[in-house]
Amino acid sequence: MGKTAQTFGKISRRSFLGLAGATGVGVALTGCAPASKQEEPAADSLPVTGGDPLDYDTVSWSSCHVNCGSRCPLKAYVKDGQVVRIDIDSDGDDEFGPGKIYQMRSCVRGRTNRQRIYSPDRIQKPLKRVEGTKRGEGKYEEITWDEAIDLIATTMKEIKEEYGNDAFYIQYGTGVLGGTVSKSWHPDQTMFARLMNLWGGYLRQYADYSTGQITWEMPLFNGDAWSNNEVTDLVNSKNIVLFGNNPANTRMSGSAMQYLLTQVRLQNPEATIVVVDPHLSDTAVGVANRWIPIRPGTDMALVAGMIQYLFSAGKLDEQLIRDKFVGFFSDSFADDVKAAEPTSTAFMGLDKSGKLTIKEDMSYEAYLAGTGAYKGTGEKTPEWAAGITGIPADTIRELADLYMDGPTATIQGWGPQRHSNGGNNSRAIAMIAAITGNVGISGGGTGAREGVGGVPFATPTAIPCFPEKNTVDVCVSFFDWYQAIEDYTVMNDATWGIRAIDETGVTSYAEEPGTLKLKAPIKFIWNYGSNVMMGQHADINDSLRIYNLPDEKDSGVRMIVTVDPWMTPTAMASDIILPGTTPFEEDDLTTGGTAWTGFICCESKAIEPLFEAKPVYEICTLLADALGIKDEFTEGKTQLDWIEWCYNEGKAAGDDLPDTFEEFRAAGLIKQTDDHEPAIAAPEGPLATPSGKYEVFSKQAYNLSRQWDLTGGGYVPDDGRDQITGLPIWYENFEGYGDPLREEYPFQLIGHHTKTRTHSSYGNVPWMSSVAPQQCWINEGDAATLGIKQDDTVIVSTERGRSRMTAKVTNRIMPGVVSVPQGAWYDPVTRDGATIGDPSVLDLGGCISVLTSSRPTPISKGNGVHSNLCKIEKA
Ligand SMILES: Nc1nc2c(c(=O)[nH]1)N[C@H]1C(S)=C(S)[C@@H](COP(=O)(O)OP(=O)(O)OC[C@H]3O[C@@H](n4cnc5c(=O)[nH]c(N)nc54)[C@H](O)[C@@H]3O)O[C@H]1N2
Ligand SMILES: Nc1nc2c(c(=O)[nH]1)N[C@H]1C(S)=C(S)[C@@H](COP(=O)(O)OP(=O)(O)OC[C@H]3O[C@@H](n4cnc5c(=O)[nH]c(N)nc54)[C@H](O)[C@@H]3O)O[C@H]1N2
Ligand code: SF4
Ligand SMILES: [Mo]
Repeated sequence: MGKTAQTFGKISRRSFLGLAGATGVGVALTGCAPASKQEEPAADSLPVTGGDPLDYDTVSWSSCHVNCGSRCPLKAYVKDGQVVRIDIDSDGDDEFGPGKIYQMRSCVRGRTNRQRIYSPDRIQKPLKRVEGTKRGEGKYEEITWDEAIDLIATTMKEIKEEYGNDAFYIQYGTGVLGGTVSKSWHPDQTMFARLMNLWGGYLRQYADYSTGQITWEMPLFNGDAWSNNEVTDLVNSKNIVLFGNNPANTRMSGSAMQYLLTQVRLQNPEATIVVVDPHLSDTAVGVANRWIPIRPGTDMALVAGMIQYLFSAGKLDEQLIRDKFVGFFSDSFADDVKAAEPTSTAFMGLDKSGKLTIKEDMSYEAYLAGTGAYKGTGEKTPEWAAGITGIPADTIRELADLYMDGPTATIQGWGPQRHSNGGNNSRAIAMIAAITGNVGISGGGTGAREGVGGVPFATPTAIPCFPEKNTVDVCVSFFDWYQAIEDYTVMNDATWGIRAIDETGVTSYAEEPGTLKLKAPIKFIWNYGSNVMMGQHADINDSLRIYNLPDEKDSGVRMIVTVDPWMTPTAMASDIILPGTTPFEEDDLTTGGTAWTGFICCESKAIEPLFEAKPVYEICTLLADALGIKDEFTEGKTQLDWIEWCYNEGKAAGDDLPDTFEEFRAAGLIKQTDDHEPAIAAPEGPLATPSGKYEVFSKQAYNLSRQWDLTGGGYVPDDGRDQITGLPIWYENFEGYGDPLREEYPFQLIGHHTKTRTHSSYGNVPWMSSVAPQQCWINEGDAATLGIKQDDTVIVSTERGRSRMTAKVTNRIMPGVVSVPQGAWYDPVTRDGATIGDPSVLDLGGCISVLTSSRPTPISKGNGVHSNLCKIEKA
């Protein structure tokens, strides 16, 4: 393997005399207006031009740290202390394949960063919620840094005294995913985690908003949610089937999946690329031969129809299934189930009592035939599947045949699993890949998301956080923290999926149902790089109710602290707001995300922090000082010292970096590649399932279905719309196609990730909103029936709230389905304390989180937020 390392961007000040002119940067630093709603920035108050690009004093490497996964390097050109131009990496090849050093071109969002740095939404000073006002009203008074730190530290000490460390929670937040010292995700790798661990610990979370269901439920089938063939192997595929995967929106950088997929299209023009998605995504438009529109949350019915057709036509390899799968055939079902019994707390649904013996035939064969335990449910023919999925039966047969005429690569995005029954979707998609013999071969794949592979650097991307010092030994799902504000006493493993967590962060399941419990309510929440609480979680109106519960012994949060550069909706529900920095205002380090070429970017502060903003390391150092642990926290190091520490670790681990730290800093962007053959995800030895085989029937899931209380101890309605099933099958899930609520709320509402934003980040950049405004996608036929025309203003409502936006009338979405791009900022028509959080309060921001539900998914206790039933009216 020939490894190539390239160092780019030894940047020195260049001045082009004669071209230097006035920069014309009308920087508007109006800041946020405390005690009032944020005003829309006036277009003419923003810096509209980069000035003369050739007239600058300095240029520094930085990166876009937000969570699209790419972490693109960016160059900031500075004149007179102001960023006058953002540029991108343009060195390297524009060719696909091993051995190529790609350009790390940023997407259009990254290029708009001047409108983020100099946004009128910038928080200028520490703010404190005005006494007597509600969280969410958005009324704040300015305080000094000293006052803010003192207030936070005093409250933290009180809470620790009363409740112990279990009452502290670090909110999920990915706004600074790409940073190292400034990192916001994973929460356990952040500076606040380091501080808290040195102070006794905090309540940790498992899984994340991205992959809540697939993380735990695809492994029920094959023991692994992540591995797939390396993306460079797609040139060897005859067919590529993308289930709900839209890299044209979600992997947009010049080195990430969409670029790679486009190159695959060019290098493998014969391949048939199929996209299965409720909407004709930009990916489908860009690279696919065929779009198969599918009703949301029904992929498992499509898979059943395909397998029924292939099995009954004798097209499947029976011996393969007998050798490597359990739970498929009726005749071996009883033995299969014994082999699949979980025997340690590494697996779910441990049956120590041995009481959960199965007497019926619950095999997939019985399911397909509608016999045994599934008697009366009918045969799962392609015609049956057509009725659920909306896909014609012949198309289902064609897709099935395509799988047998491979190699066929299967890639699932994370849209299919973000449903109330999404875990079953993820299992079923993996199953069609495996059962058709496409796993472990070149050109095939496992059905997980694309395997990026590539040539990563070994340099650390997080600094030590002492998880071993954390004394809290249970953890909560990333999605269920809100319940620990309202009533933690009902939260155990069987009701809310509470798990044990060890000193290294490894989680395990309960020995006996109901024995793993939370020990305290959440009283303190730290939001850094997070817009979860009023944006990216769900059901904003009910969330506001929960945030405003009185601070009592067993419920009600005492203090919410938010660190953010901008006045986000979440900031406006906090008690203390601290002005944070953008990546251009601090030194840091980032390494490649979803790129195939490895890269490392040593970032140098381009400008001083604006206003009174501070980097999070400095903020945590002040807090550590107030808590009496400053020396342990800093180890005497500055932020730059920590970056040097990373560099030294990277060198020691064998990374080919410049000889000295100074040279490393001067180099800025460093890339590497090699010419290795594409890796094939080929499970060797037993799979990480109890039986070591593919578990079509999961005894783990079956046991949970008998052990767990899906009413969440009384907080989730007992309406049968949540189920845990041994097989990955379709059921009438909560706010899915089969939910009777569809009579009143006739549309299935999903919310795809959009090009305009990364979640809510970039949501306040006028340049971006003007490119792709926030619109509800609706099919032309549905719109005609409702009398809705292109760009009409509509109100979308669910049982939980109402949101206003304009309509995008298009046949790029299937009838009966609408999509509101997720991440738009919540903007209630009034923030009046008397009504804030009332479901009738109209949101003017087009924010889907006013409409989604916080009801946790049955096994993973995660976010089924693409499962919603809604109605639409012309405003
Ligand atoms: N521009 C941009 N890029 C991003 C992000 C962003 O917000 N903006 N977010 C980043 C992050 S953190 C993540 S986790 C990823 C998210 O990546 P994903 O989770 O994959 O993105 P989604 O848009 O939610 O879903 C992908 C597709 O699934 C489709 N879909 C929804 N339900 C179903 C279903 O039931 N079946 C099928 N077959 N398809 C379905 C949607 O229509 C959509 O086209 O993207 C990352 N990249
Ligand atoms: N309905 C629905 N909800 C979803 C999803 C969905 O598909 N549908 N997707 C989910 C997914 S996959 C994810 S990952 C989550 C993401 O949810 P979040 O992690 O909350 O992501 P963002 O909305 O980007 O919010 C990031 C925050 O970081 C701040 N920030 C950005 N840059 C910086 C910086 O440089 N410094 C500092 N200090 N702060 C910064 C932003 O202002 C913002 O407040 O959302 C989830 N929510
Ligand atoms: S949003 Fe993603 S693709 Fe765009 S510049 Fe930032 S990291 Fe790169
Ligand atoms: Mo995500």
